[in-house]
Amino acid sequence: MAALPPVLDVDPFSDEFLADPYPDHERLRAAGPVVWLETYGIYASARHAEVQLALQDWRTFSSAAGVGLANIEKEASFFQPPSLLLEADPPLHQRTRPVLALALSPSALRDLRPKFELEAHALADRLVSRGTFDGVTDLAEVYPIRVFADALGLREEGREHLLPYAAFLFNAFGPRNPRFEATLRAGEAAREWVKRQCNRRALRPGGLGSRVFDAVNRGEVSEEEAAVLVRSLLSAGLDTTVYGLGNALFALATHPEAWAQLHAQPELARTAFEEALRFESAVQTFFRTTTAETDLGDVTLPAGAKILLFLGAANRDPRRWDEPDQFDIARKTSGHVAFGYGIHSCVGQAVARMEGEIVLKALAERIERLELAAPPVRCLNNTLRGLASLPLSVAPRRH
Ligand code: OVM
Repeated sequence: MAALPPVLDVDPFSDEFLADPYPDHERLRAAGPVVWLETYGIYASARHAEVQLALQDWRTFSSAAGVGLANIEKEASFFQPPSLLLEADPPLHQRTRPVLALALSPSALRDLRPKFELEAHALADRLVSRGTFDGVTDLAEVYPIRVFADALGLREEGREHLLPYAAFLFNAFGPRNPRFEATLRAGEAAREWVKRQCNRRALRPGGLGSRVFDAVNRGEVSEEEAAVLVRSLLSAGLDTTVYGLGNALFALATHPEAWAQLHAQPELARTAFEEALRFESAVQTFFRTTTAETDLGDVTLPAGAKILLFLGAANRDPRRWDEPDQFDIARKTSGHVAFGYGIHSCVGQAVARMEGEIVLKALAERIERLELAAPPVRCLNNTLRGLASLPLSVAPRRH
């Protein structure tokens, strides 16, 4: 029997919530499978089962009205034109997704791996020899910008726009709050730069970006569509991995037993990164919009309703995970929704995993002890969870 959802006054885009969302995640999960957040007049779910159900049912839980708070079929979107991937349903999505899936395919990744490893080893050697470094500003922000922007075929000049662009974009999925306003100016300038990079002539031939334009030659998408698909790579491919790497280093620096395990067995790097994604999910939330009246959990949602899906809370739902608040690099992490689930699950997840694995392995091979040198500084964002600064001190491996 469908019930009315419990009403909560939590604001998931407030400073207090974002600084430490975990107690509120527990309140949200405990209140019910689906709740009503009166601050914004939206439904929300923080439980793994319902988040997964909604992500799976793309017909009912549509992305075409935008995956942020704004309904882009009714209100202006900050991203013109809308994403052909993130903000698209089938059949459009069925035509566009394979273009990026091919550019980011296993064989494309095999070609990239040697360069990604070389860069990670050089960076790790340099940082470890210093004894102290910032895990975010010297590593997590440096590595993806170098390897992924190079792989895309982006010019060097202007790359400083990439992070302000992404900060703005991910804030724009939330409400027009002061945090959004604070990134608006730099974000708009960055958006113009990003737009100029999304054309055939701006991209190095043979790079991932230029491969997207090969789909135009094959008749799969138009020249204009290819440009918007390249924009997706720039939008989704940088800040997400910056925050993912920073969160992984933070978790490892604050769990000495996990670091000892990783140092002893650097081949655990891939699973350690995966557990870090579950434990502190870089992308915390996305919305869907109902296309018809539907039941989810014990609640009947009307058509045209926005529902906020708490990926980060689903990844710590005790109904799904044993001791979810424990960071355990040996745990079975499959089933986490940090990359989403279903037809929209992250198309670049193999690149992200490769970056995480390579960086953590390079560090684990060189560092015996990894510790905080000073308290980290959090960077609050309406969608992303991560750090602005992570001062680390390292004891190199003894020979
Ligand atoms: C896109 C896009 C933008 C931001 C995030 C994202 C996490 C995708 O333009 O397709 O996925």
